[in-house]
Amino acid sequence: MSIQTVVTTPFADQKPGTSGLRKKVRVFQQDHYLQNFVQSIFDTLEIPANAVLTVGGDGRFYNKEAIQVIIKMAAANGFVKVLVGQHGILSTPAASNIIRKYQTFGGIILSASHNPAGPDDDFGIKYNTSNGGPAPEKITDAIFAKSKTISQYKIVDLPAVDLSSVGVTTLDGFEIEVIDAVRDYADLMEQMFDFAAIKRWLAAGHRLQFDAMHAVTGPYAKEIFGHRLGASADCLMNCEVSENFGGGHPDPNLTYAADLVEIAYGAHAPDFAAASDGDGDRNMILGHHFFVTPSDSLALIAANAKLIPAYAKGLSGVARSMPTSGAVDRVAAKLGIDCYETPTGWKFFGNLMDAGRVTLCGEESFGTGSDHVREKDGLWAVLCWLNLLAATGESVESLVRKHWQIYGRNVYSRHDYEGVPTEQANAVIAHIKAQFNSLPGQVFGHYTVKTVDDFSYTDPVDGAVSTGQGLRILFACGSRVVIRLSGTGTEGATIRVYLEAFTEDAAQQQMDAQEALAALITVSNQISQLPQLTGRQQPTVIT
Ligand code: VG1
Ligand code: CO
Repeated sequence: MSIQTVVTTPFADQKPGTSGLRKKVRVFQQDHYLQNFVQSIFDTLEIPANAVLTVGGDGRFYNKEAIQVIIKMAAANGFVKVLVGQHGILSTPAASNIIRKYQTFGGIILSASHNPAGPDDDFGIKYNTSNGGPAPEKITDAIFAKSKTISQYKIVDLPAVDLSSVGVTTLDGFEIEVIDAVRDYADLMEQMFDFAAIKRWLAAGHRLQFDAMHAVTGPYAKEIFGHRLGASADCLMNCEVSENFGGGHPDPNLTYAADLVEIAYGAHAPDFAAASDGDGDRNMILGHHFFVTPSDSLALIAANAKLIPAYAKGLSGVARSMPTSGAVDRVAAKLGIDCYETPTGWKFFGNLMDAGRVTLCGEESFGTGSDHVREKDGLWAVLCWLNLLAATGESVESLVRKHWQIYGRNVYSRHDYEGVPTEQANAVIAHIKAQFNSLPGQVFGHYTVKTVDDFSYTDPVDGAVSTGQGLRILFACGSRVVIRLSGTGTEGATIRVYLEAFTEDAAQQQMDAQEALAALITVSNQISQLPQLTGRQQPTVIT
């Protein structure tokens, strides 16, 4: 194999966001754009002898082309082998599992998660380290720094690799192994959960409906729910991966998973319904005419974890991202285990899991997971719920209502304002920051501001400090408003407003979250002046 050195010039915009570099496909299609970023990753790493790289993606448009480039660059940069998912497919949690199970020198995951796919839509790329988790900020910052000074990249001249069938190809000592994308992951799930109990639950006539949203979890769902658990084919919808995700927006929430929501709230609603996102790391959980917030889902899984074989011995600790509700904190307090509050993004959980400090982690953005891999895991969360339903014989709704009775309810909602011009979004943030000194002590209706800050986090394992992670307005009554800008979008800015109130009052626990939070929403707008500064009266998406 002859290694070519190609002269290139830097792009200024290759800064990884919350979860890797995400841009429009057309940006990635510019000459050298993908190559520059991949070389910047390789230049940041100290690639050891005999290093193997895992490569896979969510199957979106440009996945296959990008994989061919990455294979050729891995060969030129000292890797001896790549493990690639068949058809270029690996869900994000499955990729994390492959890295860990086969101890590869990390992996490159191609995904823009829940963002729409297709020639005019989004693509993404990120590097995960040998523990299977997204590279920490120290590494992503270094990759960005390299990308700003890059002058050449290395690539070999190889014919395109056939990714359609499982097997090994060896070229001049470099090995390309195409692996079954599903089997290792399905095996892991089967070890962790009580499949026999879930099978009995299904055989007893309980019904499940799963929506893969035309994205990567389709083949996994068919194998796990269909083949291994015996669910009938009509329980599984949109399970063929298409390059543009069926033209949809594979974000499993009440807005974008509308087809599933209609079924879950319809006349023939199943006992349990769930969806996952583009790359398979998110989950939405629904019961019969009932929605479980991701923050509550995390708390409830933590509270009942001992009913799941993998966690029969209990949890070492739990962690949640800062904007996620404090529901899990109450469970941790009762269990007498530690609860960590981290910035948004799964990369901050890795150290805590590696150090054995936490078993479960979660984010309000439909992300839940555990230390079985180092990514959030959509199908794992679905299986947690199925296992709990099978073990308790309860319905989703009764499990949640009983949970609220015991722990109280953290009433919670996130309001997203998408596609806001960047200057306007920055003006909202600046307007709040300008009030940092004057807000504490101010009274807005029933709410008295206690403290205001811009969240910063010191990693308890390696001491790394991350600042500027979101504005927090904390009220004396325990309610709070958090405002931050998204780090995963590819167009304009998205303002996220996270609203939370706590209630032990049984009557209030039954209320609709938007109603219960109405007064807090008014106060939030008063402080942020968001409607005035952006011209937006209503959020784009409410979750
Ligand atoms: C969003 C979510 C965050 C999540 C991230 C990646 O980030 O809020 O909780 O970790 O997406 O999820 P941001 O910066 O847009 O708020 V995924 O499923 O897009 O990899
Ligand atoms: Co995702």
